[in-house]
Amino acid sequence: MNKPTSEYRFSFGPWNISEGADPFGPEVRPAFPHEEKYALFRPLGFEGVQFHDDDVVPGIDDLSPDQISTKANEVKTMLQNQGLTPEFVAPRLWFADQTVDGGYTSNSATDRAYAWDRTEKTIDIANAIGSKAIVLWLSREGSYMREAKNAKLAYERILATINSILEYDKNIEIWIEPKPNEPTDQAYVPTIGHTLALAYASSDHTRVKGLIESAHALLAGLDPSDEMAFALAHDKLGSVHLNDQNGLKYDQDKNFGGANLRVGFNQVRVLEEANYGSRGEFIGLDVKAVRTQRGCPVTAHLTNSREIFLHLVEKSRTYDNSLVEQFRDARDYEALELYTLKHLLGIK
Ligand code: XUL
Ligand code: MN
Repeated sequence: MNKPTSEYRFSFGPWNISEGADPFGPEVRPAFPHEEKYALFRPLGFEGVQFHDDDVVPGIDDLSPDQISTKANEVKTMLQNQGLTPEFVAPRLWFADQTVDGGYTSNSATDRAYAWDRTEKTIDIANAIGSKAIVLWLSREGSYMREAKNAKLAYERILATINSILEYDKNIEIWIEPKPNEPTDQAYVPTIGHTLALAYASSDHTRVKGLIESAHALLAGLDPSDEMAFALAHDKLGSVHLNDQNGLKYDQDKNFGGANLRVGFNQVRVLEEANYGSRGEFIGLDVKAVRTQRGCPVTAHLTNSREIFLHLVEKSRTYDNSLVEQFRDARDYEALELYTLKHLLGIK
């Protein structure tokens, strides 16, 4: 336990830099080319890169298998040159015409075939760049109204897809990132409980894990640290997307600790207690710059979230666990709360 904080490895994805517009206003920040983002990772204190399939291979739908493999090999070389590790690749199954109503759970057989094709390409790309996992954020696998899809069939199709992936590649891990809503009204895999049920029902549960995003848990009305603890108790926390969310509204991807420092502290404490990261797991940050923030490139949200994470690691390590045990034994949770709040405030 208590590894040096420098042993934490941090990651983010290129989408976390410079998406400068929201649906209601002008672009506040200009687009910043992906290729120029990779040079920023190391200087900012990040060594892991999270990818969508088309972050690695832009225009993937229009390219031949050879062209895809050439581009993926170029990215592999770039990563090696920059000293970066590809953490995962995720099929972007929400931007194509064929995935508007979901991929794996679409009512259309041709759309489902397209989703599978993209998934195979994603696995091939993950192998080409040396990533051991793919992430399934099941963005549009859900419904806007109950009657639109047969939910039981949809669940069966998701499980069948997981099994097909495990069959297609005997080594790849699948990390499912649950989220309860947005863009759909009701997603089929909203929590880590759903994720792990799918894992255990699959043909090789050891390769099916979860990626927990703080904001997604909060949108489900759940505590992110409990969601993480559940996955850790099953040794199934593939990665995390730390961020924050101020109540039930649009998906905010706020800075880690920005809405509720105590909720942030408890996530760090749970990760620390489980020695998360000791087998190379990354601290992923899925944070977005504030909508009003000017500049190019804007990166402070990433470095600030990383800094707050490390401060909370210190808070976790200086939290007096024997005192906590005494309060637990006495069932004196009022004293436990006061101690915790004063500890976070730096008051003795
Ligand atoms: C969506 C979300 C995605 C995934 C990767 O809310 O969190 O960015 O993390 O596709
Ligand atoms: Mn995420």
